[in-house]
Amino acid sequence: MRKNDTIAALCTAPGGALAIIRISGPGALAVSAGVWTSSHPLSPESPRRLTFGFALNADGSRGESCMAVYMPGPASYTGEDVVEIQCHGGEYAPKRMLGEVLRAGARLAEPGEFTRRAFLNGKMDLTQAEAVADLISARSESAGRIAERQLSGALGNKIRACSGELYHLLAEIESRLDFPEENLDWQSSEELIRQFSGISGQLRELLSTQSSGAVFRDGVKLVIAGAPNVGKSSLLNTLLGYDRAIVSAIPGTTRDTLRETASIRGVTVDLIDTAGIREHTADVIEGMGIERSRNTLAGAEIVFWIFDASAVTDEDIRRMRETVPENIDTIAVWNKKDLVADSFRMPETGKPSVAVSAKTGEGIGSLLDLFEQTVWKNHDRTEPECAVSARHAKLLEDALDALEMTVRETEQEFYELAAANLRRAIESVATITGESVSPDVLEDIFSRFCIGK
Ligand SMILES: Nc1nc2c(ncn2[C@@H]2O[C@H](COP(=O)(O)OP(=O)(O)O)[C@@H](O)[C@H]2O)c(=O)[nH]1
Ligand SMILES: [Mg+2]
Repeated sequence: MRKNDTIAALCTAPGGALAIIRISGPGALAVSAGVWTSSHPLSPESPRRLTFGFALNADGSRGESCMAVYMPGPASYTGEDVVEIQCHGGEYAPKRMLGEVLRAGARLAEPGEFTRRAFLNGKMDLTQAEAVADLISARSESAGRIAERQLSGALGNKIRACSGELYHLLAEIESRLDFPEENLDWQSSEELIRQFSGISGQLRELLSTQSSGAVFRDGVKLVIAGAPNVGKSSLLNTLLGYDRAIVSAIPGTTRDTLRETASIRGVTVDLIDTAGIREHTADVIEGMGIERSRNTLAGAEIVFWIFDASAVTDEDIRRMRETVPENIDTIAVWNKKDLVADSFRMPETGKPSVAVSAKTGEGIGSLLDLFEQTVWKNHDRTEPECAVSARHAKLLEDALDALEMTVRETEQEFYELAAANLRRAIESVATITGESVSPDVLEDIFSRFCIGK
């Protein structure tokens, strides 16, 4: 990736009424002059002013009317000179305009390249850059709020506060190495250890936000599975509140996995309906569907295993045990409650159980209660101020390990070793904010962005 060339991309999703094409880099103004004209040309004298003008056709004639704005660096999103052109949306106009921009000398931006430049130019730290992607992919209000707080620097500030304290302690320890003879006003090793523990506590607290953060940010993956014809698709429809899946009395109706997103009791849920699992089928396509069901189950966080209460067999219960991995939270749902007598007792499955009727809606409230308890049984229910990602969590764990060793070595007054481990802890913490980060890590983070961000 060349660092200083001029890049451009369509920043809006295709299909809208308007489209924005962003151009960033030293040649932004020159490129825009090749594709857009106005009686008030963009210039350093009139920065940040949205200006009316026209697209320029390749032959120099005027095309559609459109607006443009020039934001000279460093006061721009990327920190570089930026021009944004607003043109008509849909498919054709933005594509044509972007084509002209690239012909005029810009290079098509890679995914996340604008934000990557913003990070490299010191406009934001790495946690903020990641929050940009989180905000775009946020599907719930809490996911959005967490991303917004991270974007405004909440997580980065906490991390920097910790690393500031760690640097301070490193200076303390290093002074013992540099001036071993002089007893400069040193803090006692007990005092140092007390401070290390305080910082470890803060890092641990941040680490603890990962699991609930994942629920708030990403939601949960809920798979509906069971034998054919027990009412899986009917339950999907009931949960969604509309007829998404085809329901029929013919076993094997659902052949492929169906995915929908829903908000259930405030939790974003990826709801997945699967093909009914049975041992033998002569139908090749149904067989492929069953295979797909099994794979889908392996990635589930919660499973609703559906039984037909009106036709219970031990075989079905055995199949649930054999099919769903033990570590996945499973709820046994006895469907078609409307077909059985009030005296119906749910057979013992070793799983939390509930009887429902997808047809009448009876028992669905209890099912959702059980779902809610299951989601939150291992997580703190209150929305955390900051929620660390898997990347942050790994680095926090590394830092905590290194700090634990630092404490042990400080106790034994092995200051040389203590300093080395403390530097390791600082390095891990600094990688979270991107103060110290390798190009590979950046590549990995920004390649997950969309083009145009
Ligand atoms: N009486 C009754 N019938 C149901 C209920 N849920 C589903 N069914 C019927 O059971 C059959 C199979 O339903 P479907 O949702 O396609 O089952 P799937 O194969 O597990 O997806 C259809 O005829 C549904 O109308 C229920 O709660 N009560
Ligand atoms: Mg079905």
